[in-house]
Order: sequence, then C-alpha cells, then structure tokens
Amino acid sequence: MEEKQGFFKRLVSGLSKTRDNIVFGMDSIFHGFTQINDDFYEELEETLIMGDLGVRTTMEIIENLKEKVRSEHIKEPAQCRQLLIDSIREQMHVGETAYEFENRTSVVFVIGVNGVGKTTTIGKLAGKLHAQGKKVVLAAADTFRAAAGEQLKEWANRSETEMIGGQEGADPASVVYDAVAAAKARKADVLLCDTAGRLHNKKNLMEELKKINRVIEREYPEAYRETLVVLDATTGQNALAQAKEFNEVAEITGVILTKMDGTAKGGIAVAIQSELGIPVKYIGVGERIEDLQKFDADEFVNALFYKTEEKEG
Ligand SMILES: Nc1nc2c(ncn2[C@@H]2O[C@H](COP(=O)(O)OP(=O)(O)OP(=O)(O)O)[C@@H](O)[C@H]2O)c(=O)[nH]1
Ligand SMILES: [Mg+2]
Repeated sequence: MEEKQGFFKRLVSGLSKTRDNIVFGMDSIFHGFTQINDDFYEELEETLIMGDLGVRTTMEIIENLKEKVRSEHIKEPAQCRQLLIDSIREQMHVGETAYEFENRTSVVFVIGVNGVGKTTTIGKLAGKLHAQGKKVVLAAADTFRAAAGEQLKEWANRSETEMIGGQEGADPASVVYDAVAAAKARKADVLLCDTAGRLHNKKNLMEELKKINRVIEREYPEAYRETLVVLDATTGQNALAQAKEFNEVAEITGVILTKMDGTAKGGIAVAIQSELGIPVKYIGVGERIEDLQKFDADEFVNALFYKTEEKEG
C-alpha cells in the first residue's frame, strides 16, 4: 500500500506540468462562468485542445458533457468539473490493458523514431523485471551506430541483466537470432529487443520487421509476442501521428509514453487511447531506472485532477 502511494505521488508530481496546463485552465473556467452557455463550452474545448487531447477526442468529451448536463439538469458550471473528469475517463477506456508478457516467456520488440527514449525505456523495463525475479536478456538490434550497443550495455549492467549485441552495421535480424539462442539457452523469461530509431523509410522498416519476425517465428515459436511503440510525450500531436504511422507497418500491442515529467502535453495519453484504441502501457517520468510506471487510465485521471488540498484531508 505504501509503495502504491509512493507510486501515485510520483505520478502526481510527474504530471504537474500537464496539470498546470489543463486543470488550472479548466478550473478558472468553472469559477469564471456563472452559467453554462456556448462560451463556457467553447472555452473548455479550447483548454482541452491546448492540452493536447486532440480535436476529435475533445469534441467527443464536450458532446458527452453536454448530454450529461442536459439529462442531469445541471445548472452550475462548477458542477461540470466531475462530469468532465468522468467523460475524459470514459474516452480512455480501451478494455483490458494486458501485461501478460511479464509473466510469460516472451519477446518484446521496442520501436520508435530517433531519440524518443527506446533504449532508456528498455533499461528501465529490464530493471523492473529483474527486480521481480525474472531472467531478462537484452538484444542490441540497433546496429545502426556503435554507441547504441554501448548505451544498452550500460543499462544491462545497471539492471543486472545480460546483453547480446553485434558489430556496427550488422544485420539486426542476425542479432535477434543470436539473442533468441541465448534466451533459450539461459531459459530467460523475457527478451527485450532494442531497435534503431527510424520511420522515414516505411518500406525498409516494414521489411526489416518482417525479417526479424520470421526469425522469431522460426526459432522461438513458443514465445509470447509484444510490440511496443515508444513515443515522446513532449512532441504532443506529433506523437499521435507517429503512433498512427507505426500502427500501419507493425502490429502494435501497446504504447510507452516517455518524458511525461518534462511536458505539459501529457493529455496526449488521452488522445492516443481514445483515437487509436491502443493501450498506453507504461509512462516514463524521468531518466532514472525507477522512472517507469505502469499506466492506468483511472489513476492517470485521478493524478491529473488531484488537488493538493486533498492531501491533508
Ligand atoms: N526526462 C526524461 N528523459 C527521458 C525519459 N526517457 C528517456 N529520456 C531521455 O531521452 C534521451 C534519449 O533517450 P534514448 O533512450 O537514447 O532514446 P532512443 O529512442 O533509444 O534514441 P535512438 O537510439 O537514438 O533512436 C536520453 O537523454 C534519455 O535520458 C523520460 O521518461 N524522462
Ligand atoms: Mg536507442
């Protein structure tokens, strides 16, 4: 329970910029208006869009709010606060967000454009799984630059896990092949594969993923598969666009949103789940190994709308 509270506190503080951006704006609207009218809805709409919830999601949230105001005969703007929170929560509902790969023999593929935080996230995830007593192997399938392998090696040391790498310029599929062999030999629970960051050439990426998939299917058919796309939350709407593109070339099973600590654009988590129906499974809230959290829509909304005075109560 205490750990859970610590978790929530970190989430609350990690979301402080997003909260400043969305919630304070909203609260000033709730207090600034004496009646619910078109201007009121328009200002709310603007705040949500500015908070990176996306136009479509915002429209749905406002429609949903209007309906509730009508059916529940709400008169006071301040009464809309909870209704709005509820309708944001409803928008984020994507069914079960599964973490099954954590409990099975699995291969986790981590993809995403340059610099979004793939390697760092793999390091954090490795640390998390290792702490649960899992045997983890890392595959340095980003052979694009030599430094990529070295960076992952540091995370392997930090998380006390093992890394399989290859020469700079080596075929990523051959690194995955070696890593699968190592994972099987050591009876590893989870194999985490780092990849080079690029999307500029969709066709190449697709071919590469296909080739790697063939290797895994042939060599490790029993493994449970997970493909996670890492998105930098600070890029807001751009992150949503990237998620859409990756979703066209790969079967994305989840999203990891990084750099939530440094951004006011955390509302993008709502847009991703609402518009793509892909669950956000983890969020990165800092650069340290412990700065990766499982994502839960209810907890996210609670943390976002958390009032400091609730702390004392
Ligand atoms: N503040 C903060 N920084 C992060 C987070 N995740 C990653 N970073 C930082 O983002 C930078 C890029 O991270 P990498 O893990 O190297 O990103 P990458 O996607 O592997 O990059 P490439 O391999 O070049 O494509 C590093 O400086 C990380 O420390 C996070 O959740 N919060
Ligand atoms: Mg990397």
